[in-house]
Amino acid sequence: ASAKTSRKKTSAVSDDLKQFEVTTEEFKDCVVKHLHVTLGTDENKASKKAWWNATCAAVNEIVFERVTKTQKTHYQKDTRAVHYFSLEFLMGRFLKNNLTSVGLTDIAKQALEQLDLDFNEICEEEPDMALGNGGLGRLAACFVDSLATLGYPAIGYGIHYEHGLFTQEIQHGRQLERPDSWREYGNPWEICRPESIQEIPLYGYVETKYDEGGHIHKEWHPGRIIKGVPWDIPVVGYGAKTVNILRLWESRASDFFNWDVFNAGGYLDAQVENVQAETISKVLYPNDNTEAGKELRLIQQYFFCACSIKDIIRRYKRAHGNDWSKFTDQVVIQLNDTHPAVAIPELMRILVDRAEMHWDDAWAICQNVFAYTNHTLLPEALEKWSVRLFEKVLPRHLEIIYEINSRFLEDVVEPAFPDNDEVKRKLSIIEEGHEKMVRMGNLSVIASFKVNGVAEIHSQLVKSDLFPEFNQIWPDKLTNVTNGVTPRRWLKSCNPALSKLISEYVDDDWPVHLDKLQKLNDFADDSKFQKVFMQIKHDNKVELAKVIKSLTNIEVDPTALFDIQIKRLHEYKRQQLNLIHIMALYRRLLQNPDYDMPKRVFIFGAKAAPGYYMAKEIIYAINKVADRVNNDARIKDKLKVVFLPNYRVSLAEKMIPAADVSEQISLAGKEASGTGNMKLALNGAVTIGTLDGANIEIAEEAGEDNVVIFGLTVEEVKAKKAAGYNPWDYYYANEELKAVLDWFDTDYFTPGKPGELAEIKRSLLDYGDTYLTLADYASYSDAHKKIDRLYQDKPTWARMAIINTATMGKFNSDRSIQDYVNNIWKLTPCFIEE
Ligand code: CR6
Repeated sequence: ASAKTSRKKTSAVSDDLKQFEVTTEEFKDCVVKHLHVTLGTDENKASKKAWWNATCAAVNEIVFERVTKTQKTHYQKDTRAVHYFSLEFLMGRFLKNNLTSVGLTDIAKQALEQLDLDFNEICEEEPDMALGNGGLGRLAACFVDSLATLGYPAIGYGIHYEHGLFTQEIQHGRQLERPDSWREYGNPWEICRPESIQEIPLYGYVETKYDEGGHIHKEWHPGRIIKGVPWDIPVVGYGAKTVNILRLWESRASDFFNWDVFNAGGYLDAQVENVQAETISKVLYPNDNTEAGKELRLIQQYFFCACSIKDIIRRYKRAHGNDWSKFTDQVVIQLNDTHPAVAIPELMRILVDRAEMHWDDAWAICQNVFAYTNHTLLPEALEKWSVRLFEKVLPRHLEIIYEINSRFLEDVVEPAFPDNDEVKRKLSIIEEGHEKMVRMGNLSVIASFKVNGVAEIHSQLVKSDLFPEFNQIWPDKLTNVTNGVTPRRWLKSCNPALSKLISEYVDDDWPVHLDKLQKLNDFADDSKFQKVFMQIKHDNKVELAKVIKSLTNIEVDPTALFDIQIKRLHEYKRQQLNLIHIMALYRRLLQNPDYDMPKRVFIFGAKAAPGYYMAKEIIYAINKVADRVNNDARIKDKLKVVFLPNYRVSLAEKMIPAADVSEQISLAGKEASGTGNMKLALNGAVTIGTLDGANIEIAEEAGEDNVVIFGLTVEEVKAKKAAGYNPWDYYYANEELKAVLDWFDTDYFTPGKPGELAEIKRSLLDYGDTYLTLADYASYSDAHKKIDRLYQDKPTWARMAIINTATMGKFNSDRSIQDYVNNIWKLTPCFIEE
């Protein structure tokens, strides 16, 4: 038996999910068939992993057929497509998501039940595909989902890392990193495409040649050739009409290059070369919002960009031969941060050196192909490569960058800012100084036709603070596209009970028309609806409590307020502010056992970059405070602190539906957007947050009464820093804050080891408190008091929670994608036949 399909719709976007008419019986037979013929086992001895694999294979009968149809249609209709270049795609698990997309979740559940299997347990067998660090990589994953759902021709390009983001273990309170091997035993969702292998040059030197006419021609003689092997991962749009692909490149040694060594008897040397070549796609760099400047990272960037550009050109030439005139009609490349910016000189190289195009024509093509998304203002995250390193790895590209730069300074900057060397110095792609550097941000702005930030305030700051002169030169280039999240994964599939309720009260096409959630506003004061809504929240908390128990052995009360902070550990995100406040609550409870507050559980999930010392200290401190607080009988379980190890997409899916309060407490001006803030609010959590990133827009949508805002504004932060911020002022002025900070010097939380947590206090006082934690403390503490009061008033809280869910329609990634399409990509949806 196979999963047969029958479909009748004509729009590119799906409005119902009934089209795959598969019965439970058929699905079950299909799983069993795959258990036999794909997994080579049988019902009696199959492991859960084998059942999971067989279930995936059954789903793939539908998915792969739709991949083929989609690709065929896009080819026949010769559509314009967006090529989303990203060093990270944080996809998470696929099974539930793909079942949701093909509309077979209930069928699969029943089929597995009939086979005596638990659906959720089988889903738990799937390793997360964690080829990303945090928000940037997860955003790319939400975007490819929305692109497919909306029926847009699109392809995601990235690296097929053998090891994704490390697995985090907590030992004696400290983070330990273990390698992640997501595909050690194979991955049913990917297909290798050896027919589309690319060869990529690296290193070597550039030869200058003159032809008869005296024209200069540059020839790059690479020192090495690396092979790029593509793996395709289907991206199933909701309704599974369009199934686009994510194409990830794996590096291999090129046979072509190694034969010489091999023939000369250098068998072992050839193996060493193999190892080096294969290192390129070995591991994802585990830094979020920081740049390391390592050679291997530059090679990773070039490797996947060069493979992808060759792939795009190959596809274009199949339809248009050597006629480049339609290229910019067919191709738009979105650069997800500056990580893929080396694609710019690579396309120039191909056009100028290979296609022998005039520089100006080639540059015109580039300027109509690339668009760039900026994701941060943090100086430590703005990529710069040393000229020396660039020259070693990509000598021809460095020359091209110099040429782009000198033309830009002469033709664009000079007329706009005559004789202004200071502006030239600032806008130059090359930073002069002790060590010359290539500024990838400047290169990206200069070569792109649009540059966007990821939330209103962030885009404003990109214009006013990061690239003001570029904005003067090209007033229409810099723009905003506020981030979004896919409601299919982040509501429909992770919160089935709430989804069912919404379908009853709204309509069941809300996953593709999220604005329809507005209708829930009508029921915000309806006590019956409030009761059901909050009962679902409670049930989700019961489930999370089980997860907490099994992962940490900590017992938490599901009637307590669940306060959740989940995101990478970074000082600018201020987990330390949350921690200090928890310590203050603990102190209040010790001083006054009748201190009036609802029972509270503070839950954290966060990975620290392995080399980020202070982030790791904060994780340790959270765990040490948790140990002490959770085991102190005096406070009668009124306060619990939980650090859930190995935060990742699949854990987020369990935490987000269970949150009462969402912590979004970055220093204003530092969090470009945030996207966890959107997922939590969508699932009915109330935000406690600063006026930063998308929090501002969340507050606008939900209304001021339904979020709790605190802290300095961007303007106030600037003023305070300009006036000379002194954290000691806040320390001496606030008795509670002083007492809590002094606690870090004692052994209260680290028995027998006084001062083990003292570095945190030092960072907040002696080292200057870079992120103004102490300045925002009092306001944060007041905001939590407000939360306490609101939570104790059940109807008020229910109302707030409901309104949050009701008003998050804007933060659908479909809306983000539609913004990109309207303002940047100019695509048309493509109908894929039955
Ligand atoms: N770290 C921003 O910090 C934003 C995402 C996606 C980040 C975060 O606020 O939501 O990008 N920036 O736009 C970078 O990664 C450089 C992030 O995830």
